[in-house]
Amino acid sequence: MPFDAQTPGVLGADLAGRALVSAAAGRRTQGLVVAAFGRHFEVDIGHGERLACVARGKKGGIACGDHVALRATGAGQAVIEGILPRRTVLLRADAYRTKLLAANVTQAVVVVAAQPTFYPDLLDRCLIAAEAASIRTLIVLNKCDLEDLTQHAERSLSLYERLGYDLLRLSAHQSIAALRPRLQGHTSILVGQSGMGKSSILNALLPGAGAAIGEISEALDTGRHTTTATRLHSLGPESHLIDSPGLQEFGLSTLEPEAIARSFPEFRAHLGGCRFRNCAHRSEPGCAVLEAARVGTIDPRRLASYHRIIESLAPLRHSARGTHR
Ligand SMILES: Nc1nc2c(ncn2[C@@H]2O[C@H](COP(=O)(O)OP(=O)(O)O)[C@@H](O)[C@H]2O)c(=O)[nH]1
Ligand SMILES: [Mg+2]
Ligand SMILES: [Zn+2]
Repeated sequence: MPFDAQTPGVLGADLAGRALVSAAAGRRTQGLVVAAFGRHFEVDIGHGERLACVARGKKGGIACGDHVALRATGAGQAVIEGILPRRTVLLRADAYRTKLLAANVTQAVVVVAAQPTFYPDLLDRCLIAAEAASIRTLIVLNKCDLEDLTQHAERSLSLYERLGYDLLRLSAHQSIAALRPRLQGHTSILVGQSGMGKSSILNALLPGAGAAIGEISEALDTGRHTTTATRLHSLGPESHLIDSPGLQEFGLSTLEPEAIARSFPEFRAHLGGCRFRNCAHRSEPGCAVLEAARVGTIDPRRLASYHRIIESLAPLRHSARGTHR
């Protein structure tokens, strides 16, 4: 584990000749970013030790879940000097900008429930974004204690099971025991629309987390001036859970339409078969995806969902062109 690989204290050259704030100042080490608030970070360097850190140089380039190289600057404080190679990167994109949300996430737990009604399009967006970022997915159907309502949700979720997605049924009010082993060995992130029970699940897993339940703060927190911290909680050795209060979905706007099509598992087998290489799978003659939808191999709602995702990208793409090219 990189953040255990501490190097013995070395005095930084830039500190030579200056009075040291602490004996540890100048010591170089590595750690795991466990909280990110703007340009301030909390970094776990192992053995329960945490340092308050600022980033040197690069603005906004560090995220919760990053393994970083540090140089201590005083008691309990350090400067982040570098980022170790990342396994995955999660972006949150809105109409205005793309923000780094978390690094090294290996599993997205997409929470849905029968009440309030969940939007399949939002579920699709979460699944596609995770797939495109090489992050495995687990769909959790929460509130299974609401039996009658849940039967209806089960019907729309059976499609996802047929597509090969992993579906776990539970009730955060009764027990999250079934979820615990599924988080083992992963850095997971809980995503899903407001009201599905993400905070309830987090609190059941981590009674000390104190996530607000039934709050509308999530909806208000998606704006540009958010100051709420993203946090990484430890669930035991090698298992972490990232909690970001504003998170409903993560960004798709950085993806190309081709990558989005490939992230629909049921499209994959057909993508090479279209007559036109840059086929948008909308009304083109000889489109293999449309043909698969016509014969029922691809569910029409998923095809429509794909089209809506592509349409939602269009304005962002134009503005990106305007600023970068
Ligand atoms: N019946 C039932 N209600 C739940 C369950 N989990 C959460 N809730 C309720 O659903 C509402 C939203 O929960 P919350 O955890 O805040 O959802 P979040 O917006 O996804 O974080 C709250 O009133 C919870 O008490 C569950 O397993 N069963
Ligand atoms: Mg919540
Ligand atoms: Zn096509």
